[in-house]
Parts: sequence; structure tokens; C-alpha cells
Amino acid sequence: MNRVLLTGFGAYADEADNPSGAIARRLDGQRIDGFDVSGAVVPVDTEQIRPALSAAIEFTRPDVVILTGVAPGRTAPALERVAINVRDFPIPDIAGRTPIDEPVVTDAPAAYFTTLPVKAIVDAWRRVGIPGYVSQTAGTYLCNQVFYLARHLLRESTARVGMLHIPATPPRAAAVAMPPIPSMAIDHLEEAVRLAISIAARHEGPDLSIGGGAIS
Ligand code: PCA
Repeated sequence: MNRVLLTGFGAYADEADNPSGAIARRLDGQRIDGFDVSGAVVPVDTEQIRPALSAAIEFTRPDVVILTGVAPGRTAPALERVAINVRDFPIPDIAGRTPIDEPVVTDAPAAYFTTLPVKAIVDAWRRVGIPGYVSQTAGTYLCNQVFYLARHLLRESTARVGMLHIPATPPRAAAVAMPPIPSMAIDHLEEAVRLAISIAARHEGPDLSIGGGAIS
């Protein structure tokens, strides 16, 4: 295993500076623990996402895929447990489309679980003071769509595939009405993504058996 595809998203709605795309650009071309990172920024466009993702997968031929997106309001970085075969957009994509209750892929499974060692990543974060957690839903917007698509396209492959939501950065939090939404500095978020890549690439055997569930 030595190739990692890291995706982030471009601008959408109120997210003019999407930190997920910024981190994908920062890490593009870097080597992390012997793994070559290919960073790609994909558009928040429900029709363009599949060709953009397929091209990135074909170009990188990754052993590990980490998809990232911003989730303003979340308290900390969160590894998503599951991708569902639903598009039910609460806001339009950048082309103005708002699919409601449409599948991501027709005649495909209801859901795919992450194949990243999410508990091991959260454990590694916590050991270095990064407050992360396992999230039980990636929503029904573009982040869920790209996660579902990546798992679907790579379902026969041994590649590990998962999705990571990051919180807003301080400039974005400072721009909203009081009280501010939670935020983490971009360098701290980059460190979280680096560590996620490193653990995803190096972890051997089953994921750690530590709690990460939620009551609701
Ligand atoms: N976040 C959105 C889509 C793009 C992004 O960065 C989401 O969570 O679905």
C-alpha cells in the first residue's frame, strides 16, 4: 500500500473557502509515512461528482481513499461510519439542483460501511490531543454522495475507503451570528487529516474494539 487519494470539496452556499479543499491542495504531492498523497478538489455538483471522482481514482489508483468535506456546526473532525444510497439535498448544489429522495446509484445497495479503521484513527487523534469522533451519518448531501460513489466504484477492490467531515475554521465561525459555531484552525485540521492518512495506510488487522456509538 503506498498511494492515497485525498479529496476535498470546492466552494458552495456560504462556504466560499471550503477548508476541505484547501487541505487537499496542501497535501497534494506530499509523502506521509512513505505514502504518496494525491490531493483533488471536487465540485459540489451532483452531476459532476462522479466523473471527477472516477478521473481521480483512475489517475491515482489508490490503496487508500479519504474523502473530506466541511460540516459547519460540527464540534470536531468526524469519521463517517456509513454511506447511504440517498440524495435528499437540504440546499441546492452549485448548479442549482435539489434532488429529493433519489438514489446515488440506481439498483445498488442501500448502504456501504466505511472500510477505514475509524476507531483506530479516533484513538490516534485523541492520543495527540485532537478531539475527534465517529459519526453515524454523513447526511444526504454531496459528502454522502461522494462517499457512497467511492465505495461503490471500489467495491471489488482492496482499497480502504472512507469519509471524514471537518468543522468550520475560525474565520468562518467569526462571520456568523452570535454565538459562533464551533471551529478548529486549519493547521490543526490538516494535522488531523495527516494522522488519518497515516493510520488508514498503516493499520493492520481488524479495527480497534473501542466504543464510538451514539444513543440517537
Ligand atoms: N460539505 C458538504 C458538501 C461539500 C462539503 O464540503 C456535505 O457535508 O455534504
